Amino acid sequence: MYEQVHAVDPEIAEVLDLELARQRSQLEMIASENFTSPAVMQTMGSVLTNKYAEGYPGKRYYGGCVHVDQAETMAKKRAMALFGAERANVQPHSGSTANMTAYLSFLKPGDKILGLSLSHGGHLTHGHPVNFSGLLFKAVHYEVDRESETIDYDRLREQARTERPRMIVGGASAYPRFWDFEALRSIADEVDAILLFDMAHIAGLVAGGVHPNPVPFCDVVTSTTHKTLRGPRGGLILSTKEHFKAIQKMNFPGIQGGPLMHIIAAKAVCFHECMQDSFKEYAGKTVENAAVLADALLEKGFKLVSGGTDNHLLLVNVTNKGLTGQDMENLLDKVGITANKNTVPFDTQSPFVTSGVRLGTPALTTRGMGPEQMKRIASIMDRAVAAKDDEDALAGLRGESEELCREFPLYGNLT
Ligand code: DSN
Repeated sequence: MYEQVHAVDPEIAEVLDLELARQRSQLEMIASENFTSPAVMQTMGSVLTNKYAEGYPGKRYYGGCVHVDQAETMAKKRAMALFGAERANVQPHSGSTANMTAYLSFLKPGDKILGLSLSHGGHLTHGHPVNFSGLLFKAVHYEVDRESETIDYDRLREQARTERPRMIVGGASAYPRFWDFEALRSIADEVDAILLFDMAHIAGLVAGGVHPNPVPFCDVVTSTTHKTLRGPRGGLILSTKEHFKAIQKMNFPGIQGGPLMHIIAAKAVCFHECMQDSFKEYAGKTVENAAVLADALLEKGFKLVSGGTDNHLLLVNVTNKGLTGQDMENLLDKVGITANKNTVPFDTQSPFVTSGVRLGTPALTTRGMGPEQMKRIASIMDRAVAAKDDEDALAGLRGESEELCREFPLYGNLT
């Protein structure tokens, strides 16, 4: 594998080999990660990386753009068709720059935004004080309800009436429930706010028809393309026709320079893959696997934020197991499961320690795992907690995880 890198740079080739081996031999349960297809990866590693193409198809600042124009036009058309959007900008390098572009297309520095708090499942770019979004804008936050641990849309309406934000931001990185887009739209209309939804986590579920679609309800929808959507690492903005001109101008020349044409072409491949029946099936299985994992963990006495999941992820509050989120992340690592510690709503631990772990099924579902494997994984987690100080028992459990990985080989045909 990676023969050409080995010939030029053995040190980096070794990193590639080791990372491939790690991905193959561990149970990947980070909810924002996935295994993209060899076709997407081949496109990312193609000659399109050599091309400068500032501007947009048909209106570039460089010659020789005839072929990359085709790629970008296809990516845009496919994104619009996939999500039923009037317009698409496929140039954002990341979810973060997609959000920056979307904000600055509508807002001036100092304007008020209202987004879900990071510690309640939101995202840094939804107004956290250490992020550009919190530095540039006056950010206020809504939280989940203490009892149900879900968004209380009546309370959000009250908050919006009091705060009168210029923009309401929906979307999350650790929220296991469906969003009510009709409610968000009606709240935004009532206070005359712009409605942005960041669907990065759920985009693949929306594309696969197993999560409601935010596009018909929002002024602007942002996303990444590498999570449940299973494409290359990058960003995406969908909008109505009305707002598109401002978005185009803010993306370039406002924020970005030369677009990453190899990544844009790979986004086109990803959108094509997402239009196939096999992707709908994949999205359905991802959600089914999360539900089965949730039930199996509940049976074993684990506590799930909001009591379960509607999507691809679960948030496990491990306090009742006598552990912190950091302890659980370390423990899972020892038994061959990769996940991340995560704050839970109203967490009393710091973000470096936390009381929870976030688990996701997108990557394992791509490997072909199903309900039976989810039950086995829940059992490994349960036994790991019981044997947390017994290194031999933990090594045995790691062997079980590795056996599962061998049963579902990854990238067997990668060249
Ligand atoms: N870092 C991503 C996640 O893990 O959810 C969000 O940007």
